[in-house]
Amino acid sequence: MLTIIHCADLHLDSRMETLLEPGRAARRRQELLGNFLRMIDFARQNGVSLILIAGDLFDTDSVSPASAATLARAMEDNPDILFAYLQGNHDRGSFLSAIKEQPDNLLLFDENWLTWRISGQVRLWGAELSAYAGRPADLEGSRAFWEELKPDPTCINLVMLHGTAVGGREALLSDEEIPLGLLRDRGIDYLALGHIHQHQSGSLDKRGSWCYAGCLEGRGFDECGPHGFELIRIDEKSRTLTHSFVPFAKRRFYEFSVDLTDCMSSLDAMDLIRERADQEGCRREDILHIILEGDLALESELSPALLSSRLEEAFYALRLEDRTGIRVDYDSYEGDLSFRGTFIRLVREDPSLPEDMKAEIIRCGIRALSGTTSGESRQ
Ligand SMILES: [Mn+2]
Repeated sequence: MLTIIHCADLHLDSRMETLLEPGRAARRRQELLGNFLRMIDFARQNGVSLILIAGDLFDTDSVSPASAATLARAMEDNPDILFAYLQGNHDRGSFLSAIKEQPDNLLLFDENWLTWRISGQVRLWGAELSAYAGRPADLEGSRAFWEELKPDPTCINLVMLHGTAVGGREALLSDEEIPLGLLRDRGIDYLALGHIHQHQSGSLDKRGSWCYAGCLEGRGFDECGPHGFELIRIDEKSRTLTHSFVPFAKRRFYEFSVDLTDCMSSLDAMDLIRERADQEGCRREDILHIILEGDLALESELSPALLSSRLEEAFYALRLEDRTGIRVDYDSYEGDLSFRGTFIRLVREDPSLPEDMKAEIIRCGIRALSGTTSGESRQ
């Protein structure tokens, strides 16, 4: 039995400062690297003999020497594991130029098709499509490139690529497109892909399947949901290959909206938000973007600032977006001759006030009139 990990799009050394303040962003960068090391520990403990890294190991071509050295050291420390690394569109010329010496167990690729013999029957093919980016190319030239891939159908063939899979037979090499239509019935057992950050897989033909491993950790709210790697098992005797997704990210990103229309207080809202977070499966270590929606009653005492301070303690990081509005039931104040009713009518009928601000002005005014200081709480 041969056990293989397929990962991709690690984007190590990402800045991540758009989401987290600099101190936390720096820690999060270390977490990305730490999670990769944890995956190597998993590999060692589970008898994995090959780790496929299908591109974008680093986020840019500027790589911190410490990260590069740590990775190279981790590879050297695990001589029983082969690391097959193919450069993507983000990390060309990054990792390899940042390390002093190439570890013996690191298998590399270039712009031409290369084959590595992994075991008696298992072959690994790969080519770096990012080398063709921006080069002049036509469909015919691109097709010639794919025709050069000639796996021996009597072997178990893994093919690793980084790019965008397209369904048909036409794809431009300069756009780093992978024509699944041209790869059918070519003896491929597993197409290990990188570039798309969400896990996806499907069947290629009767024999093989394709899979985007997705990134190992999400880095933003465009990478919500589970992330991890694909674990491949090959039984050479029965010539069978199976694969399954292993969720492995240390933190997950969640994004959802909660309708607070009926909430009269922050505690009502807390209950709703917590209930929703539980349904989503959010854990303490996760990163959440919660969008507050609904038009609140004028009398609602809800304070997003209070919600924010309470929820920040419950999760690793939180972005609370307040899209709530205020609803004023003007009819119910129609015959109200009190100062309050008069104030509401005055604001409503004042042509100098912008329509979209009237509800907020009324809400502030009512709070001021009733002597509560929580009018400030929405700031
Ligand atoms: Mn990419």
